[in-house]
Amino acid sequence: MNGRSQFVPTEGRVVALCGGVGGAKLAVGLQHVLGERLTVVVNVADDFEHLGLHISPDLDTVLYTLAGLSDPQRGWGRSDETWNFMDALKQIGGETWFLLGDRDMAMHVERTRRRLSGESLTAICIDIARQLGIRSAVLPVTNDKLSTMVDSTEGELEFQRYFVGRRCEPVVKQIRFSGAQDACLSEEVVASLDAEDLHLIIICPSNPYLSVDPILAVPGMAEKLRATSVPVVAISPIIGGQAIKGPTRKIMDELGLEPSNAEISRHYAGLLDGLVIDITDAAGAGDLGVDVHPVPTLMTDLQSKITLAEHALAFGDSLRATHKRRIRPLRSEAHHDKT
Ligand code: FO1
Repeated sequence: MNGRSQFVPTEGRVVALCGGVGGAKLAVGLQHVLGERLTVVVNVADDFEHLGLHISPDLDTVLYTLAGLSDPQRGWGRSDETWNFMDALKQIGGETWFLLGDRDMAMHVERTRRRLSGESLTAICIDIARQLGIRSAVLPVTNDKLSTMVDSTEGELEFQRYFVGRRCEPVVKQIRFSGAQDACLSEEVVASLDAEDLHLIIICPSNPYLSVDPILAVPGMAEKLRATSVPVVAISPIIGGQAIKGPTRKIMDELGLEPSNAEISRHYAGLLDGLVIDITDAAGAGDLGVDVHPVPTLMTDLQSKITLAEHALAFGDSLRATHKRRIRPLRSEAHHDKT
C-alpha cells in the first residue's frame, strides 16, 4: 500500500476514541475530512483536581488541537502561552510541578466555575468547542469521576503524579481505573454510538493502556464496540517496532508486553475489525487476526494527518463491504438496494 489516498466516504458519521497528544493529531486529520460528521470521544481518566481547579488534560489537548491553538512542540497547552502565573506562584512557595500557562488558566478556571454551578463536563465541553469554532463534536466519555491509578515501584500514584510529577520514571506494575464500575457513558456518547447514520468507529493511535483502556473501562463502551454493526478500526501506535509517542514502549516493557502489532491486536481482541499499521511494520506483521492496512502512520504535519485519516476512513469503508459482521447499510445504501 502506498501513501496515496483512496476512496473516502462522503456520508455517514464517524466516532473516534481518543486520548491526548497522539490521538489529537489524527483527530485533526479526521476533522479536516469529516467536519461536523466527526465525534471525538475523549479519555477523562487523566483528570484531576489541582490548586482547586478541575484539570482535564486530554480534553484540553483535543480542544486546543482541533481549534488550531495547541503548542506543537509540547503537544499540550496553548502555543501563544506566557507563564506569569507560574512565576508568581513559585515566588510565594506554591506547587509548581504541574505547569498551568496564563492563557490555559482561563480554561481551567471557567470549567471549574461552570462545574461548581452544576453544569456537566459534557455541556461545558460542547459549549467551549463551539466558542473555539471547532466543527466536530468533542465529548468526554463520561461525566462521572474516573481516575487512572498507576501501581508502581513507588506505590500507587495518581496519574498526573506519575506522568508529570515523576516523569513516568517509576516502574509500572499495574494500571487501574478508579470509579470505572460506577461511571456511566454520557447520553451524548451513547447517542453518537447508536446513531442511525454511524459509518465507522476509529480507535486513535493513543496509548492503549493509559488513554484508550479507560474509555473502554466505562461500562457499556466495550459492549457497544463488540455489538456494533459498523466496522471498528484502530490505528496502531507502533512504528518500526517501537511505540512512537510518550511512555507506551516503557510501559509495555514493564508490563511484560512486546511492542508489536500482534500485541496491539491481542489487546483489542474482539473489539476490532481492522488495524492500520505502519508501512515499515508490514513485512513482519504476520497474521494479526484482523484485516490489516499498512500505510505511513507517522504524523509530522497537517498533510500527513489528513492522509492517515483518509486511509483509515477508506479502509473502514472497504470493511463495510467485506466484513463478516452484519454491517448496517446507510440509509442511502438501503434505498439503493431497494431500487
Ligand atoms: N504535561 C507535562 O508533561 N507537564 C506539565 O506541566 C503539563 C501541564 C498540563 C496542564 C494542562 C493540561 O491540559 C495538560 C498538561 N500537561 C502537562 C499534559 C498532560 O498532563 C499529559 O500529556 C496527559 O495527561 C497525557 O495524555
